[in-house]
Amino acid sequence: MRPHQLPATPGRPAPGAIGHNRGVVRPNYAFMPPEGVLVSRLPHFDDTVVRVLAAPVLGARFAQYLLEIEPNGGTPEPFREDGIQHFYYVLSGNGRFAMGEGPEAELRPGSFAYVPPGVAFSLRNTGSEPLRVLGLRKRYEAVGLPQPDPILSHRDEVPVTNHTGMEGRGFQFLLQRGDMRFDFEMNLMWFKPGAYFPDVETHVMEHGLYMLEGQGLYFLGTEWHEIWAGDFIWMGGFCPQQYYPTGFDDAAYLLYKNVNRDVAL
Ligand code: UGY
Ligand code: MN
Repeated sequence: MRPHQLPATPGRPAPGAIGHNRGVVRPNYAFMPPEGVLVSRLPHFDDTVVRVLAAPVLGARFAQYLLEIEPNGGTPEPFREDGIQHFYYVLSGNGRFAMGEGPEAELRPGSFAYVPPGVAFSLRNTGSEPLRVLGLRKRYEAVGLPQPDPILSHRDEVPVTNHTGMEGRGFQFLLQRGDMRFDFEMNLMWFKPGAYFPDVETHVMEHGLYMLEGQGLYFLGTEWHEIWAGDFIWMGGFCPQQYYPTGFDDAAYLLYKNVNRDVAL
C-alpha cells in the first residue's frame, strides 16, 4: 500500500510522513513540494501569508514567492523599492492592481504585472476568495538603456508561439523577448503529452519554475524527479535540466530566466 492510501486520523500526521519527501535541495538546484514550505508574513502586505520559494540564501540571485491574500487584504498603501523590479502572476482569485500614476486594473487568473525599479504599486484582493499570486523580485542590472515600461496584461493577450520546430511545444513570452532593456524573461511553457526536450540543456541562466498544469518528470543535475501542478523548482546556472511530461493532459509552467546581460567578472 502506498503511504497516501493508509488510513489517516484527523489531527495526526499521516502515516508514512516520516522522512518521505519528493523535495531535494542541492548547491545548484532545489525542488520543493509546497506542503513542506512553511508560511511567513511581510510587513507591506496585510492579511497575506507568503511562502518564499527562492531566495539568495538558497543560492538564487532573485526572490520568488507564493502570496495568499485574504479578501480585502494586500498592500495597505503603494509600495516601491529603488533598484528592484517586481513581477506578479495571478494563479486564482480576483483583485486590483495599480502602478505609478496609472489607473487601477482588474486582476483575474492569468493576469500579470511587471513593475519597473522604483515604481510604486498596489495589489489588493477585491474578491470573496483568497487571491493567490506568484511574486518575483530581482535587482535591475542597468546597462545604460532606459528602464522597461510598466506592463499590466493577461496571458490571453500574449500569442502562443513555437520557435523550436518541435511538435507539441508552445511558448508565451510575457515580457518582450529580445528587448534588451529587460534583464529577465517570464515565459509560459506549454507541452502536449509526448513532447519533451530534445536534449539535456545546461546554460548559464538560472530559473525559477512554477508548475501550473499537468505533471511530468524533471531531470535536475543527475536525477529524475516526479513533479506536478503546484511544485516549484529553482535551477542555478549550469544545472543540467530536461523535462518529460507524463499523464494525459497538457502541461504548463511559468519560467523565470535571467537574460540579456553579460557575465559579471
Ligand atoms: O528556455 C529555457 O531555458 C528552457 N528551455 N528551460 C527549461 O524549461 N528548463
Ligand atoms: Mn533552461
